Amino acid sequence: MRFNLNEEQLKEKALVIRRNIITMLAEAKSGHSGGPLSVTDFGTALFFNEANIKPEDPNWEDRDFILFSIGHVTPVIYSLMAEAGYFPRKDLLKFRDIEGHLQGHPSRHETPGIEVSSGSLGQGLSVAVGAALGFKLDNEDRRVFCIMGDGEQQEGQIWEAVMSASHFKLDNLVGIVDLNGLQIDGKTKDIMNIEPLADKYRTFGWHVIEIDGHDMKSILSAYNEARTIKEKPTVIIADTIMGKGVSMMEDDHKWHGMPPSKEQAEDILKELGTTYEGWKEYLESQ
Ligand SMILES: Cc1ncc(C[n+]2csc(CCOP(=O)(O)OP(=O)(O)O)c2C)c(N)n1
Ligand SMILES: [Mg+2]
Repeated sequence: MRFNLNEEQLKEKALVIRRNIITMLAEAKSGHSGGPLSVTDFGTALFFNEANIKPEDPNWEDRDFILFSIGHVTPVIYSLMAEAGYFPRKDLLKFRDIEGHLQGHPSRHETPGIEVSSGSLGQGLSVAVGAALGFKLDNEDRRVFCIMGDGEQQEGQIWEAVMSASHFKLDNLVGIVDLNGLQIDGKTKDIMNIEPLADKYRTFGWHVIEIDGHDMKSILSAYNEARTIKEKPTVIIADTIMGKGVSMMEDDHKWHGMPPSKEQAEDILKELGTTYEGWKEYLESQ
């Protein structure tokens, strides 16, 4: 099933997701802020418009696969899952609680709806290729979406998977690269330049779509275009800003793996049009 939210509804949902991310991070007092906020807009469109999923039945046999190869972006993954109905919103307040089911990195053993445990960068696309190939061999009309980081593109294993995806003509596979220009220690271009990324994917036989990863119209048209491409995999290279939507965090790699303090979260939630206590109540009540 699809939620089929329209552009305006998706923008509203993305704001809700950003509020969830900030609140759960401040409550947990640990976790990643930057990447989750750069993924939020295309992630929201994926969950609420594009992917064929059934949150009340996470193992539904016709579902599309969504794999987050960047396992560290759990705040956005769990926020999307809670809003979609995989589990109650109040669970977000137990993020990173050792007794809870929402651990710092996603685990398929802990959280129904997580397809693949991840966190070790570079592996997700290989799993996605295997899943997409399996669906083809079984003549199943199911698609695979694999979300990767730009720093993650430095992993050699990615390129074996990129090569095999085009060899096997996996037009049911869509890769999405969160091109926020930053990784844990600084600028991707200084640490290990990955450019020209689009040319690399093209040369490896992929269909490439480059978009502004915060523009909902472009995001929706990229997903639409990907659906029409036959005989080859598609990668959407989403130009994003780490920490997008939160002025104190935007484009600063120090927020890669750091949560806001409670005081900072209070300011941020004001910037996002609500209050810390008010948003906690929203999460607690559902
Ligand atoms: C194999 C491996 N090496 C290192 C890490 C530690 N690590 C976690 S996230 C990250 C940065 C990845 O950069 P990027 O993919 O751009 O993600 P972003 O910082 O933009 O969220 C690193 C080095 C890891 N999780 N796995
Ligand atoms: Mg990055």
